[in-house]
Amino acid sequence: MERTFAIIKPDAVARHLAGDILKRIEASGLRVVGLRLTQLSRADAESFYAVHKERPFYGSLCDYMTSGPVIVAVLAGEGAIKRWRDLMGATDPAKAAAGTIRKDFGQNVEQNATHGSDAPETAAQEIAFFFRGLELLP
Ligand code: DAT
Ligand code: MG
Repeated sequence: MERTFAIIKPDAVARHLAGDILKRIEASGLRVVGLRLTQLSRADAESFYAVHKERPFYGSLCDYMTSGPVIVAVLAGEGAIKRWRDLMGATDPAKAAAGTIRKDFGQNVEQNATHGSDAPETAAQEIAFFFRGLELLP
């Protein structure tokens, strides 16, 4: 059993796509074990994306991620990290495969609807950044 961390990003929440995205998660068989609506502060966004701080898009990415409410979630299941990345599709919606969330709901490489952890270590860090252990289902 593996856990991964997901964000339904501001553009998707603002366009009322959260229900559609959660529906795809549920239909995939991944189990939602943590879920919350929140809005990132500037410090939250800068810290969460610190790995990208030298990239030219970092400032814009942090602006965008703080621009409105997001839904943060923890998903569990066998191979959850890869399964959630596969459901999302490639970072750039223009390059994402047909039927993926980013293809169907992303607007561009920055406003790409969802976030997903990329490895077990980052999943653990990202989950701990947003959730206390007691907030997660066993
Ligand atoms: P992913 O979200 O698929 O893991 P990433 O970790 O490389 O992709 O980048 C994190 C986020 O940063 C991504 O979801 C959107 C933004 N981003 C990535 N590459 C970008 C680019 N070339 N221009 C603008 N934003 C970008
Ligand atoms: Mg990433």
